[in-house]
Order: sequence, then C-alpha cells, then structure tokens
Amino acid sequence: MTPLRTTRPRRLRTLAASGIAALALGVSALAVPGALTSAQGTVGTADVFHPQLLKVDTPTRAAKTRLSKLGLDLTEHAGHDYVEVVVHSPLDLVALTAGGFTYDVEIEDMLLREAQNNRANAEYAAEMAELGLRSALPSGRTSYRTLADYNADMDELAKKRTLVKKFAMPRPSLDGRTIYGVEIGSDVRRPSTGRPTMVLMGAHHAREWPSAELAMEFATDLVQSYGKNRRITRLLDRARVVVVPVVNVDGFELSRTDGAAVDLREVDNGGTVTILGTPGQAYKRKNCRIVDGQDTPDGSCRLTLNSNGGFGLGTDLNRNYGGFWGGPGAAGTLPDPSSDRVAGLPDPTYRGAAPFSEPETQNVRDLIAGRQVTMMISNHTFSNLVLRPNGVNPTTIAPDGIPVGNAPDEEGLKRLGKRMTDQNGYRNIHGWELYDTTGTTEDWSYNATGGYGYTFEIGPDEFHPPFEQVVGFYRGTGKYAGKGNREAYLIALEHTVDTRFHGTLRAKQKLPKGTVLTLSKKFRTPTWEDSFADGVSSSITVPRSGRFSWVVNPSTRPVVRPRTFQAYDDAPYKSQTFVGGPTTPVVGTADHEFTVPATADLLKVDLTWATPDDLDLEIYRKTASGELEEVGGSGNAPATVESAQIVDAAPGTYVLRVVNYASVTPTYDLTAALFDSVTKRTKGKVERYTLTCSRGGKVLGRTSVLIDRGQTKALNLATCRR
Ligand code: 0X9
Ligand code: ZN
Repeated sequence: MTPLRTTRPRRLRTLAASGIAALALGVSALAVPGALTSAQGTVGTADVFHPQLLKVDTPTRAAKTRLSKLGLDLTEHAGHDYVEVVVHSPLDLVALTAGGFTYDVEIEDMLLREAQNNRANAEYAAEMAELGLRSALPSGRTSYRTLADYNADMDELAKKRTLVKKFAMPRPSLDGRTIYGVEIGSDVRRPSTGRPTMVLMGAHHAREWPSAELAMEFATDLVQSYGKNRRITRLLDRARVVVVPVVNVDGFELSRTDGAAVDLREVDNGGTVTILGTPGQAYKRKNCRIVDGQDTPDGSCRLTLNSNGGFGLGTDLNRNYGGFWGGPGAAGTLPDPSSDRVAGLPDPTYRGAAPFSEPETQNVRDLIAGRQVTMMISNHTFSNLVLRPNGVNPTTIAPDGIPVGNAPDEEGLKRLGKRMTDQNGYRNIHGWELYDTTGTTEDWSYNATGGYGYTFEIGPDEFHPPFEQVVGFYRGTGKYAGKGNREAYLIALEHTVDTRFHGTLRAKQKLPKGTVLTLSKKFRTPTWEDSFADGVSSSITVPRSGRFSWVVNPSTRPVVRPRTFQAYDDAPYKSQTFVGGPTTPVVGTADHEFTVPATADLLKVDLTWATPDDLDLEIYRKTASGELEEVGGSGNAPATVESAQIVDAAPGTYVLRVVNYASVTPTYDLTAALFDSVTKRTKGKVERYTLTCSRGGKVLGRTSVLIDRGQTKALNLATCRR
C-alpha cells in the first residue's frame, strides 16, 4: 500500500517562520564579522554557534513530512526512521525541540571537523609528497582543487588539441566569474556530424567538493586513456563528453576558501582565539543571488555575511530548473502561502524567482538543449545513491488533478541505474524515495529531452570528507575496488552511444559536404502550476562523405507521454466521522478505530478543526498479531488541516491517531471514507522534431521527424541536395 500525498496550498507558520528567518540571518551575520574582528585578535569563536550534523528520529512518515516543513537544512542522508540535518543556529535546535523531535549528534562541531579534515588533508598530502607518491587518481592529486586549479587543469587538458576543447559557458556567474567546461571527443575540433553527448557536472551545491573532483578526474582519465585504452578510445570515437566540474563557481569558491581557512589551532586549543576559525561559508549550498531579479555586484558575494550553511541568501540551483518547478520539496519566496516551506530566501531549497532564473541553470539548459545529450549525470554529495527521475512520489496529485506517476522510461532508467550501482555499491533508487524534490536538473533534462538523467550522491557521510576518500570514491574500495564511480561513468558513456536507447537519423541521399542540418522542437515545459516556452535545437554538418548518422533523443518528450492513473469516485461508498477532543497538549494522542471491510481502492482520512491548533494525523493498520503498522499520515504546519490517502487499502482495522502538538483544548472532526475507482490513461501526445537543412545560411528544406528509442530512420532529404 502506498500512502498518497497531496500538495494542497499550505498556510505559513507565520510567527515561527519570521522568527527563524530573522535569527538565522542574525546568527550568521554575527558569525562572519566574528572572523573579521578575530583577525584583529578581539573575538574568539567560542561564542559563535558552530554547525552540527544531527540524525533526527522520524519514526513515522508524518514525522518526516513534519520535519521537512521546519525549513531546516536537510541532507539527502535519510533512512526509513531518520533524516540527517545540518543545524546552523541555536534557533534550528529550538525548532527541532519545539517540534517534539529527538536526535543523535553525528558531527558535534562541523567546524572542528573541518579543521580535522584540513589536518588530515595536509598530513596525507605531505606524506605522499615525502614518499614521492601520486594518488591513484588519474591526476595523481593528493588534495582538493581550488577553483583556480580546476581552470588551470582544464587549460592543461585542452593542450591535447585534437581531443579536448575548453569552453566558457555563455553567462558569467552572478558574482562575475566565468564558468568553464571541457568537451572531449576525437572529432572535437570539427563541426558535429551526429555523435551523441554525455554531460557530467559537479558542484551545483557549493559545499559538495568531491562532486567536482570526480567530474574532473573522469575528464582527465578519458584524455589520458585515449589511444591507450581500447574501450575508452572507441567511446571517444563515437561520443562527445562534456564535463563542467563546477557549475556553481561562486558558491564553490567561497566554500572552498573558507573551508581551507579553518585554523588547525582550533583543534589543539579547543576554541581559544584563532585568526581564521569561523564557520564562514565552508558549508554554503546555494548560489550568490542576493536580490531576486537583480544582478549581484561582482565580487560582493563574500560580503553578504549571511550565506553560511544551506541557509542565507542564494538560490538552490537544484530547485531552479524548469521541470515541475515550484512543486513540492522546494521553497518559495516569503510571503508565499502556497510554499511547502516556512522560509523564503534563507531556505536551503529556495527555488528562485522563476524557473531558470539563475545564470548557472540557464547555462546548463542551453548546453543540454543545444545538443543531443543522451546521458546526463549531475554529481552531488553525499549518501551513496544513484537517483533517477522523477523527484516526486508518483502518487502525488499534480495540479492537473492526475497523479504524477513514474517516468515512462522507468524500466530502462532503473536497469541502467542498477548496472551503475553494481560498480559503486550505491543504492539505486528514485529521487523521491527519500524526500520530494522539484526543479532538479534531471526533472527538467529528462522530461524535456528524453535523455536519461541521474543524480549521483557520492560518499557515505560528509559533504567534503578527507581527500583520501575521494580516491576511493573514484577507483572503488573493498568489494568495489577497481570499479567505483569510474566504472559507473564508463557504463553511462556506453549508454550514451547505445542506439538501442536512442534514435538514429540518416538520409536516403548523399548530401553535399557542409550542409547544415538542424533538429529543433518548441514546446512548453510544465512547471508545477504553469508552464513556460521551452525548446531544443541541435545541428550537425554533413561531412565530406555526404553521409551522416545522427544519434538523437526520441521526438516525443517523456512528460507528454500517456500516463496511467486511478480516477476515484466523487462520493464514498462508506464514510464515518469522529468528533474528538479535547486531548492532552504536547504530543498527546487520541486513537479512533475504523474498519475497512474489503480491499478499498482508496481510504481517505481528513482531519479538520476550527481553532488555530496544531494537530497531525497518523494512520496505522492492525496486523494479524495485533501490532500497529504505519500505513500513512499527514503532518502539516500548525493551523493547516490534515489529509491522508491510502490507495489499495487492505481490509482490516485501522487506527486513526490524532497527535496534538501544542493546543490546550483542541476539538476536531475526523472523517474516514472509502472510494471506488476506475483505471484511466491520459491520451498523451506525439511530438515531432522539425528538421531544417541549409547551406551557406540559406534554408533549403524543412521536414518533420518522428523518432523513438531504438528506431533508425532514413529520411528523404532530396530538397537538401539542391
Ligand atoms: O536535495 C538535493 O538537491 C539533492 N541532495 S543534496 O544533499 N546533494 O542536496 C538531491 C536531489 C534529488 N533528490 C530527491 N529527489 N530526493
Ligand atoms: Zn547537492
């Protein structure tokens, strides 16, 4: 049975929200000047709250939902009964305690941990240098790169002119930096003749340093191996690989420099006055957006004083993509009554003012829309996961009233995910299996282009662990030694060129050399509540042979393919209302029993109340042995009614538990109802590309192209011969 989640507009936790926002800003505003004054030797770090990593108990689904609404900095590290959370201020701790949450402290002082990691990094690098050893990474590096290192290393790779091209992305970052990438392939200096592209990216999130390292190491590996390793040589003869190691250059630069600046004396002296010991921006997550719609004055991001941790100003680039933008698991701007989250800009998952409002995501959109990207991997840290679309639970009702459903390529995405996780030992799961997200990179890239897209969450337990671990992340350790993410990426590259998963376009005729073929499509990408004008357009140039073989994504987008779903009757065939209260305040509960006589297509439970109370709902089913098994629940912000839906509810006795968080004397109505349904299928749409041919800028012909995965089409392009 799957509990069904609804995403109705929710009211804000007004008081707490403004309080948390104000204090989060206040504390971080304190923290950075702390660094400035301590440089003058006056202020130590002991009076500044240091970020901590907590493992928060979430024994029920309702608890998890409730936690996700506190606006805290959740990590991707979560299990069925816990979620790891970074706390950045005393108010975060207050919010947790007030919410009735219990937790274990995983990293007591992330700043101290930063300092310890710095020491470990320094020792490792020194030891390796002393022994005259390189690491087992392709680059041989023994320490994390800085942004300058990335740019220099890309320059170095691009010296292999026949194989590598360094390029600048079209838009600079908000703080005025140029964002670079490398393109690798044996035909890289010639116009494209139809090879597919794999895109590998790192550091959408500033603090996730290994995500950038692994992208850069794979690029280095490919370049070193070309001509030496048969498998890689063949792949680079058939594909292009575009690597953008650091997408969020501004955020990364701040995180990396502040992270390195944590003074080692911190460890020895236990918080005595240090020059550099400040949380600073070592755990920054987002980009450098300060005011929506306004460019950030170049070089000023560091001075914004309040971007530590996931919080502070900035847009979460991994919520700013257009796919399902504005839906669950992404914070909106204050005051935004439809937001899931309590805070706006300071929220770790702030989605930005509009889909693709940020230059960094616009760059990636143009990169992916401008070529046939049949494979996309966006690296993140941490949790040892390979995540596939979609980002929201398939039972979630989309604004069109129909459940979101699984990706139409679920089977293929899952199988490839398994092949990759067989190499790195990670879990192969959907993005939503830990928590809902919308506006992530693959939510857009997959749904707009059909190219498979994954998020890799690299490493077991830290955003940027001691560097030595990065070597293992790439090469694999233990059971996975010699495999690791290197092998996972190579499998992804093999998928990039595997025409069983892509279309292949050819022409019936030989075409004159230099004929330019453009494959384009205009469409509207659905956001959560609206849509925006979107499209793809890629070109190739016919080579001297007059023949081409163009590997392309299917012409119909996943997001418009038919969806199968259950349509439920408006009226229930059984319904029962319990009038309840008052219950004991502060996590007091009241249980009500409801019988489901035979499997019900839908069990819907609604909890409403008149006074501004904070009640949550948990739903259990009694097992044969009389134990309570949680089957659903709803944990909204205070004063918001609760509603839970359980599809295919098994027969038996259900316990509907009303949880009272704060009220003195709440009264409520609790209604349980059973509904029948019929299976329906949306019609879906069939989409075609427009293929245009031109020579010397003159358009010669235009035709529409329908193509699906695994198909090869020989097009009649007679008009292009003129
Ligand atoms: O939240 C994110 O953006 C990613 N996790 S991270 O800790 N690196 O920030 C995960 C994105 C996809 N995940 C889900 N759909 N749950
Ligand atoms: Zn991330």
